[in-house]
Amino acid sequence: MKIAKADVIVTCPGRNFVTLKLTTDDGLTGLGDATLNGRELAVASYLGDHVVPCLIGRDAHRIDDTWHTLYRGAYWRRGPVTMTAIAAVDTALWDLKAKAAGLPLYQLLGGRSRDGVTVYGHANGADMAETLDEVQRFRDMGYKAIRVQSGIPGLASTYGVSKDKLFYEPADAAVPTENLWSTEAYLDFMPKLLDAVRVRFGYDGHILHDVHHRLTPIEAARLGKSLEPYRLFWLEDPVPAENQEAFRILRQHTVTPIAIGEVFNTIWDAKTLIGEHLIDYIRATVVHAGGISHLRRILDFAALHHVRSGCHGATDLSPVCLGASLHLNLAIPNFGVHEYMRHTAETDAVFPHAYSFRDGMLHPGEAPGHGVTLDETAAARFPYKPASLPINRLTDGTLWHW
Ligand code: KDG
Ligand code: MG
Repeated sequence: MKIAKADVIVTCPGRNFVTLKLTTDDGLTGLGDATLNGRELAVASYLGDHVVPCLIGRDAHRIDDTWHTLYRGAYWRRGPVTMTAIAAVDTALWDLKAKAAGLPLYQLLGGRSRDGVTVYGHANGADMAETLDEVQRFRDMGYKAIRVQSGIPGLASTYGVSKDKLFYEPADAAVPTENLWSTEAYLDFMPKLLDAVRVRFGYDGHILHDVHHRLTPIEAARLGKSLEPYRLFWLEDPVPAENQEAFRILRQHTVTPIAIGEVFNTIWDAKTLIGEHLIDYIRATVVHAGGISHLRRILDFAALHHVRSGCHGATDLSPVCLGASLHLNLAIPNFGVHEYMRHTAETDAVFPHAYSFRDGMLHPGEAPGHGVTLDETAAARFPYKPASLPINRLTDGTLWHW
């Protein structure tokens, strides 16, 4: 089973996606997601210019050898562009291996460890009342875990609040738009919001919240402490994590569980966080953390330290990433929860898939491989559109973390 052809396909069915398609000499095809939100063409170029020429003629069964050839062979290790490109190759190779075996991918990863992959959805609203109604809507749809985000009194717009309630898309303009942020307003509002959620819905059902890297360690410690009565499933990305040791401060002050990792691309981003038990859930994904092979290594290391999976599943990760991730999460011993931001109907039409949502869980399906395909004719109808994530400023104009 040799790689005969490798195509990089860029399409924008509502948002941009980059997909690597590998074709073998015996006619099998495998897909890998290569989407890096706001930097899509950098990965497409990395793949097309530097990776594809090395793939042609290689034995498609040699997944680990190919991974290390791309990782060590570049000399320049790590980084989101490199690791997303490697992830695409790795995912496509796992898809091929499982198709060659005639098995759904989870069978090659150790088989099913649970009935399905419990997912959390995103309830969000412009204010507290609307957010509470959205929580109700997600409960009615069968979600057992719900992320709660809301507009903050006094701020014109906030991360995590979307115009179209079911489909969140922050990459809204070719040149980044600007948001304004007040940590003070946010810290005052959050305990009130979560109190209102628990008063209305009680304690059955998991509640999550994403800070999107906007606090300092001591501010995050205060938030975690103030939210303890509301028993969060997790507090996500409380602080930017380049400085992993900073999370020691949070741990000294609060027992609110911490999740982080959606922007991580290798185990080196999380070695101290996991090794010192500074977090509870690791959010690294298939597409940005080097594919199934590397993410599995991260999750195995996490399992040794009682850290569970909470893989990123935003709309800017394509159905190919989601499908592959579901197989991995069905198989691992230390599953926690999986994010599920629904894709639009246009995206789903371009990426027909075997996974389905039922009873608060996603089920990867029994199709051989990861079960996600690409309708290239449909994809061709949606050409690439430049789109960037916003930037964020404090009310005095200082550039802050978006
Ligand atoms: O591209 C950025 C998004 O994936 C990110 O903002 C979504 O924070 C996010 C989440 O938790 O899904
Ligand atoms: Mg997040």
